[in-house]
Amino acid sequence: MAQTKTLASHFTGGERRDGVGAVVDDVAAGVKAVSAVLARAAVCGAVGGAGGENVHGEPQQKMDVLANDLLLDACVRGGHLAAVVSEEMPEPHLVFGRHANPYLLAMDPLDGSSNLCVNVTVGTIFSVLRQPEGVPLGAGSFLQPGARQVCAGYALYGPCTMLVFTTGREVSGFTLDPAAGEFVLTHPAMRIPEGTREFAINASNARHWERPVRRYVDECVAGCAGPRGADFNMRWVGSMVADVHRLLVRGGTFMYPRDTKDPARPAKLRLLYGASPMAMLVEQAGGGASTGRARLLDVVPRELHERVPVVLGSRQEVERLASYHADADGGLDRPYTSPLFNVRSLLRES
Ligand code: AFP
Repeated sequence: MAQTKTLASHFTGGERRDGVGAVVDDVAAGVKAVSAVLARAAVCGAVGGAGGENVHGEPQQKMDVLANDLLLDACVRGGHLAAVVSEEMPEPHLVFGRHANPYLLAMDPLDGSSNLCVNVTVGTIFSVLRQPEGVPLGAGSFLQPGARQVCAGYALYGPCTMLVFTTGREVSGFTLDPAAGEFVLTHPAMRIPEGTREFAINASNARHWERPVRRYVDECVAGCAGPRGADFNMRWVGSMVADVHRLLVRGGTFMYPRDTKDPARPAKLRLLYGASPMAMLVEQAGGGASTGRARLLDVVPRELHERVPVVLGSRQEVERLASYHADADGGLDRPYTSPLFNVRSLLRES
């Protein structure tokens, strides 16, 4: 029988002692703690609003706050980080006595937490950067493009708990064996399949999308009879971790594009602890990651909690979407009549 590979045997001695492997171990310890609390959250009354708001002005769930505390505690206690940025904290947490440590962690402790009340999969997203030389430790340390990440990953709390990460050499997926308390390598060298015909987008925002996104979705929806000549399927969990995990397992496209719903906020997802780590994972798995107009990993954050449009997934599909944006921006696309929004359609624009 083949020997089971676990997270404990994944990194070499050096990587584990004081390298990025040590940071992943610390995150894994926090993920186990969050997973255990989530499993009991409903019976302990820990599901529901916390009464406060996060830095984006969105209502915080009790579990957002708990997950933040559990992960922060595990990662800081590990002793390998100089600072942590979190969606749940307006300012970076500087680790007392550890300013000389090389690593920085950015995280969304519990993405998709508004889905908890219906017991749907949620996740933790994380990104590890190096403290840049010559920059005083603080918010400015984190303002690096995603291409500089030394590790990116997520934990998925679903029917089973998974830890999926990359350190720049392929993407590895581990599943928590709750009986043994160990992460077991179940998804080695994850690759995004090229040929899948599936897309994920919150279609209720359709009337606010830009033209290239409407063109792409309309062409998918038109199926065999349309310009793509193929039927597409749509899936939308509304928890980015679950939607991106599906891409890594069976391909497709995930979009949270720029829209005009709220002019003060043209994008929804966060760059540092959402889009950037997911982009690194998707690229390492052979896929593409774009804002629609630029490679996501090249975007330089101007502030810690910045938002960015996101298009991720099978490389050919992401390239197609980028070309539709370029066509529209260059005035090169043909006048576009949407099959979904024409006069006889139920979704007709007013
Ligand atoms: P919550 O953490 O507030 O549940 O938001 C989840 C999320 O950031 C991301 O995981 C989803 O892709 C996206 O929001 C869904 O948002 P909408 O329901 O507004 O489309």
